[in-house]
Amino acid sequence: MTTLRALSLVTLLGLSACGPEGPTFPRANTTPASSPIVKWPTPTGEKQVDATIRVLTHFDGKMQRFYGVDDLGTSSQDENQDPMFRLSDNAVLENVIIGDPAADGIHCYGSCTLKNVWWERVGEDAATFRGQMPDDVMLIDRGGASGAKDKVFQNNGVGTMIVKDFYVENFGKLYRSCGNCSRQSARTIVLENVTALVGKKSSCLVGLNENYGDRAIFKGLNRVFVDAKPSFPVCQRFLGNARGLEPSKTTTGPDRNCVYDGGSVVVE
Ligand code: DGU
Ligand code: CA
Ligand code: CA
Repeated sequence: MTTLRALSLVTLLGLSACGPEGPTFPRANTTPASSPIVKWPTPTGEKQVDATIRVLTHFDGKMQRFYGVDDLGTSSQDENQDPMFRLSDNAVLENVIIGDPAADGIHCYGSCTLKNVWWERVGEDAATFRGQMPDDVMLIDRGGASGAKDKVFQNNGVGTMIVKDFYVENFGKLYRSCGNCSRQSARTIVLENVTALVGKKSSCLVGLNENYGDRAIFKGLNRVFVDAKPSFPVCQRFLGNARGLEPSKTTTGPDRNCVYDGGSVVVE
């Protein structure tokens, strides 16, 4: 075969003849199905992520799909994976579609904002928050997540998380205040206008440590569709610990640290 023919074959097959960019052919569409309760965004393009993208102040993904390759090319449930994006204190990440594989999603250190971020298939978890000060605020404003085998949002730090105008389906827990981190504190989660489509494997909307004074606050209208699992709890309480042990479950339902009624959470 002549070099020219070999080269054109390589191009035809969509292989990169040289250079580290990898394949240029489109991947299979991994966008979950839209429905009357969610319209998933169509990616405007795709980007491979082979090393954590550091966001010091602001990153606009322009609705491109970012998916992991090399060390980040994993959708395993191993703990201690690296994230696709790492946000510094006060950073903003917006208009991002996280594709599959998604590794450990997004890590935020301090206050941060995730605006219009969509996870097509959550990796180990979608985002982990490590607020540093009690008045740190981690805001998730719009967006959605699908395919979380376990947690979507994991709060391993201190401060308040706000999840607003967010959609979640096919998940384990939407939010969990770390049950066994070495540094425990009273964490607050605010859910506002969240829509959750509960799956058979969903275990609760929010998981709180009752012994550290965690709180869940419900604002606006949160809708929880429980057809697949009518016994699904909105709040699940645990006895957390700071020794890395598996926390034990206690009670479910509303109480003084998880205040909701039929006006703020509609279970349908
Ligand atoms: O100390 O053992 O699963 O961030 C941390 C905990 C554990 C976390 C968590 C996460 O809860 O590793 O993914
Ligand atoms: Ca985890
Ligand atoms: Ca994780």
